[in-house]
Amino acid sequence: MSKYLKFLDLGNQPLANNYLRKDQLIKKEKKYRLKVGINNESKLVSIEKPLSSKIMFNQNYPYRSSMSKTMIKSFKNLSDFIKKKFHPKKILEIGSNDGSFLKNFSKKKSIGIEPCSNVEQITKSKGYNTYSEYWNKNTAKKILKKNGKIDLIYSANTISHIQNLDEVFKSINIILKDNGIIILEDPSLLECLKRNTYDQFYNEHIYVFSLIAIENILKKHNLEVFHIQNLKIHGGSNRYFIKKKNNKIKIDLSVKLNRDKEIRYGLNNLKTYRSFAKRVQKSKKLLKKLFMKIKNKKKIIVGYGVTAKSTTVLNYCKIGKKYISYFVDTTLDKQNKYTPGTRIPIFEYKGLDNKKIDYIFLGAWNFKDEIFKKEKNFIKNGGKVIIHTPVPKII
Ligand code: DWN
Repeated sequence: MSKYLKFLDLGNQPLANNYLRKDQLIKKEKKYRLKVGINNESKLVSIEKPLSSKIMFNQNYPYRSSMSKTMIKSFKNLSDFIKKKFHPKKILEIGSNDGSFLKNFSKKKSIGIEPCSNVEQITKSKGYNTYSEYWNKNTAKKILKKNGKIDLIYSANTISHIQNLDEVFKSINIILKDNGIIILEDPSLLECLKRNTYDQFYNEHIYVFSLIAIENILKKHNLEVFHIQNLKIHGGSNRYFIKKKNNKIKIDLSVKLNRDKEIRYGLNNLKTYRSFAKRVQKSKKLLKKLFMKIKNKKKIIVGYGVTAKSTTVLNYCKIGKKYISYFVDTTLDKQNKYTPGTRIPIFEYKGLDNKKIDYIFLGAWNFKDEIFKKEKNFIKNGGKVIIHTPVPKII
């Protein structure tokens, strides 16, 4: 019988992306216990108690994938590859956000599904065919009726947000042509464990996938992975290329190599997860100590890029206004608000002034290279950077 085995407790956490307006500060925020575990049979790693999609993904969703050059470039490169390799006549994106990926394709060919209507409208306003719906069988049937079958389905950082994975793939099978391709992209569990990025777990990230778990889910739906790309995106992601089993495309060596790598690291063993949990507890202590040491010297620390991930770190490590004076972020919908749980003010990013800021804490550590390039003058002039992965340190 399959069992869910808990291995990590990240404490009480607010909604990860619920940036608060000033008038909301008088109210107590609802907190949810964030525990992480693994299914002993499917090896699927998930948070213990997923929340309903409607609470997290609605008309107030603040995240925009277009806020990083890294993402825009990655979407462009993938689009060029897709056009060259698969020549799709019709392409569907599940979780199209603000259209950063779809904009690389012709409007006639593209369909976007995005339940958060505020971001869906951005893509629609550019002339794209979008639906403000959750991905399920009803949505698949509705799109099939209006648009016919699809050649290629792409979904980045979305499937890990949907609780019912069986419904996800049943719905995909309704609409995908027999020779159609699915490309999924999500953070890699292996990289998460290696880099101690426990902040990949928050209420929106119901799952952090391994290839092992993905293959166990897919086989129930007559689907299989035929190629994998390991990406640097979001601190290490996997891009899975998937086909229907009766499609003759060859399964290449990348699949076996990735599977072997995961088995070698111990993703099949509970012991691996228990030692990860110990490293996470140690990381919490070290990060807090680092912040205390810097604050004792009366230095000013500013958060750089407020993320769903940083909600986990700040609430788990109990790092609030006492340590971080404010965050800066380029996302309009996060500015002039407060961080969930810790209530640190968030301001518009207007560059970093070495006279006013001694340290930045990288909430958006996943865009470290991009941020270091952008802030080279701040760093050249003595500005320091705090990062929590793979171990808390000052760069
Ligand atoms: O899976 C998810 C990922 C893809 O996006 C969602 N559940 C929610 C969201 O997660 P996140 O909030 O952890 O995402 P990011 O992409 O790490 O957020 C980066 C933040 O940093 C954005 O608010 C933009 C900001 N930023 C900035 O202010 N200056 C980013 C860069 C690169 C910058 O130079």
